[in-house]
Amino acid sequence: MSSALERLPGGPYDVVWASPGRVNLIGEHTDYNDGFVLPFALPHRTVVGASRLERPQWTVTSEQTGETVTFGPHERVEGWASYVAGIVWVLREAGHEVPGAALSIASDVPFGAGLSSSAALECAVMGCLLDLGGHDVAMALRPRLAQRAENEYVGAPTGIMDQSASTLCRAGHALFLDCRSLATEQVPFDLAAQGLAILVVDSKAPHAHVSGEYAARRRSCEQAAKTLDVAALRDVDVAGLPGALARLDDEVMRKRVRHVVTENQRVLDTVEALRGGDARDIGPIMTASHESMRDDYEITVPEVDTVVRAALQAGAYGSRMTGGGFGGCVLSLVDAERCDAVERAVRGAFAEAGFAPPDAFVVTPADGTTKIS
Ligand code: GAF
Repeated sequence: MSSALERLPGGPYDVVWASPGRVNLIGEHTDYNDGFVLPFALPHRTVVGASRLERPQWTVTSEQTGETVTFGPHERVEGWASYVAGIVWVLREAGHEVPGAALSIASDVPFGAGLSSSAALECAVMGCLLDLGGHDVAMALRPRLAQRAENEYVGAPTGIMDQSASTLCRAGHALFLDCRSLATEQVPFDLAAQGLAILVVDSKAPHAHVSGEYAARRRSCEQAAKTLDVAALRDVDVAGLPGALARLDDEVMRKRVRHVVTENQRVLDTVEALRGGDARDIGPIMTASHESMRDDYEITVPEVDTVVRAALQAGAYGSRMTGGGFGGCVLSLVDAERCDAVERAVRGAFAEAGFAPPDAFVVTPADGTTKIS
């Protein structure tokens, strides 16, 4: 199949920018608790071409839906184009003059699969509009702007991981991000050199971000932090966990806190293990993360649990759901030569359970936001 860049409708454009989707190696639902995450960018990208208009209006055409949406500076936009309108809104809010533009979008990032297709769109659009306006905004400052667009314009209460991954990731590396200080470290993650691979399985189970369940998890964490008298759950570490749990009288809240606190530690342990050199060592940590999401955070569904079980039975070193949850994708760490066997095992388990066939692909860490032309 042709790439998103080749499928970009219309043109020529004044500028073209691309931003990738991501998988999160580990650190789920920790970002909005001021914690740690370790995502890497996918080779799958969203590509946006833009040409300046001499009037304050934005026209957006999607290659995927064939739709064109037009809006002015104060118009409210819903649906997929709200991610574009949100970026126009946030840049204006931040004091940047945003020129009117005709934008075209094409994407290779699977939609609604928990691979961050919305952040990819936001970050590519931001690249185009800042470039067209001649604004030199540092890459490190862009994720916060894109997150604000998603939180305040689109209305999805997400953390800052996806926009950071889409903007800041580097090929061959995972991005170790402290979501409180926004300090980053590029952690080398070259699996091919060790005969390993990451197999991503899209469970195809329905997945929605702007869902009550995501917001409910976030609220529960914020309430727990308040009860524990800390700024965020990041301020509780595993040594302090038993004491913190003893101060919470709600069993569900205790489970949520246990997930977040132990997950933060798992990110630190994963970075440590990767620095140690043998990536196989992160396998058990990945699987423990999945179990915590399943049992304590309660965000998995039978399809993703089936992928994890089948992958581990077929010899994966570790396996876990990635992203917001309630469907979406699972990543498994496998010997490169075992990818086909693991994929076959997952397909077999799906057929046996009566689930629709999943998608599967091998990924290597790619670059974040890039200017194409
Ligand atoms: C979604 C959100 F957008 C992220 O901010 C993060 O919370 C993730 O779910 C869970 O780790 O992708």
